[in-house]
Amino acid sequence: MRERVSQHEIDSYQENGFVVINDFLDAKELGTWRETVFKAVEDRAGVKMPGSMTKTGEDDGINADADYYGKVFDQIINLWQTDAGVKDLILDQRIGRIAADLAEVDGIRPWHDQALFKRPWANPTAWHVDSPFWSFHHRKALSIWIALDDATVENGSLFFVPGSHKHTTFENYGIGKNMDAIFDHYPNLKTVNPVSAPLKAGSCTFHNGLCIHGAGPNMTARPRRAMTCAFMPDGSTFNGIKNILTEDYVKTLKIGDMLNNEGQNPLIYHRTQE
Ligand SMILES: O=C(O)CCC(=O)C(=O)O
Ligand SMILES: [Fe+2]
Repeated sequence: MRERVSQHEIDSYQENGFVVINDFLDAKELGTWRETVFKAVEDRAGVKMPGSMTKTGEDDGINADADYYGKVFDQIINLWQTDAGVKDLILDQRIGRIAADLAEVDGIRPWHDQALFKRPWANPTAWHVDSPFWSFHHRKALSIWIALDDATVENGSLFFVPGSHKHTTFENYGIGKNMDAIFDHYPNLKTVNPVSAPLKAGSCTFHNGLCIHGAGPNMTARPRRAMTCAFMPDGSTFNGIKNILTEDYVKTLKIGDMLNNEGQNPLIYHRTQE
């Protein structure tokens, strides 16, 4: 596994809002990630997240239009909380360090992991930003997206609008059926040419939660499977949005409270640990 990012990669991430890291995992590690994540997803039997019985493809109160959205991808959240193997992979301090270095923050906590599997013939992922969905507002939050299959332009690899993270806000414009809906709110970004990011299995991207991104449909008869994790800078505070938090946990929170519950968002890396 790549354990460090170069200054060039950090600068590129800061400028564009995303960065591609080729061969992030070596062949043996990729084998482990595939085996572990595929089994953990199977064991969930479609249940989207711990603490809820909603299944993938059903309305979860977060994304509108469950029938369409359920065919964008199977979205299985916080596998690290239900599977010891995934926990070891996702809470890896080395990934936390890379996330912290790219984001230029001192400490990192996972917000949530998610397996994102586009089935054969899946719908495209409309252009969107991630951060407005989350229970904290932080302009430096980011996600890793690791390809478990080769992600190609044919089967729904990602595209990014470079530099868009400098202009977008925490207003939630959702993720619906219309690919271009978000650009109604950001007319100045309509003319920026997106960057295509096909990835070999084992390669990854990191993207800022405010960088506009999307993916095409899966035009193939095989799945496009990815494992992802959103990361929250240490010190982030509750903004009143429930997102994936349980009702019981939300009841204990006031706006402005630190999101530092170790069972929900463990600190996986901090500079002072070195
Ligand atoms: O996998 C996809 O199609 C979209 C991924 C995405 O939106 C994300 O990782 O934030
Ligand atoms: Fe996203």
